[in-house]
Amino acid sequence: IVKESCFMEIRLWRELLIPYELAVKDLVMKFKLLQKEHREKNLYSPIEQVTGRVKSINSILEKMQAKHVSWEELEEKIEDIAGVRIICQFCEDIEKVAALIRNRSDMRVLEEKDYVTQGKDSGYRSYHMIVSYCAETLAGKKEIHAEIQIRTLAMNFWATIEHSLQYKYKGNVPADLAGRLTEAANSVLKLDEEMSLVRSEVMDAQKSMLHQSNLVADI
Ligand code: 0O2
Repeated sequence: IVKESCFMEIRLWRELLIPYELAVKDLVMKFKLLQKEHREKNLYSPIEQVTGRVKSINSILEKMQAKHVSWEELEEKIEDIAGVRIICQFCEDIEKVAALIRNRSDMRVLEEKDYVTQGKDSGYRSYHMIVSYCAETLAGKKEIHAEIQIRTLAMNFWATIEHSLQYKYKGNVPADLAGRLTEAANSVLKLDEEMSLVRSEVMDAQKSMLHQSNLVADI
């Protein structure tokens, strides 16, 4: 009986996660195509990299427990089961990507969280948008929530390292290490500011490089 109920539970999770998997694949593909479209038109792309993931069942369960969310409330209250990350080169590009998302008709922005101008106490910086997206499954259309995280390469570097350390120390990072992470977060802020100062030069250089490679591709 225990084995049977385990199978039932896995089947329920699989069914629940199908539209989220579809949504992540759709969204990643759409943002990658947006990047390609910019490049093909010899335009600077504010999108540098796109990745996506469906939250693991373990991680969903942990979040449900931490936030006291029941199975019935799961899809409404856990908004990052589907997660997409858009990485930009420069801080200014973040707002450009956010504007592109606001203007789309295939997703509806429900909420925006600006941890760029106001970073979290941990030092974390990123721009989050919760969108509603219609996934088309065998069973029909389903509106799901997805979290889009938009951040610079430098912010992503910091967040990736910090996330690994949080995982290693199970959320209790030793004080000296936490202090180092705060210092590193300040350096990331400074680096993004410095890079912004050379943004127009870099954009010009990349545009002419793109133009050259598009010309070669046309031959
Ligand atoms: P994982 O493993 O990436 O999926 P809220 O109810 O809005 O206060 P919530 O839902 O946690 O809380 O939203 P929030 O704070 O916007 O964070 C959502 C996600 O942002 C996190 O998901 C992380 O991916 C990322 N994030 C937020 N704060 C930090 C931080 O201090 N460091 C790092 N590295 N990432 C952060 P999960 O589920 O926590 O993690």
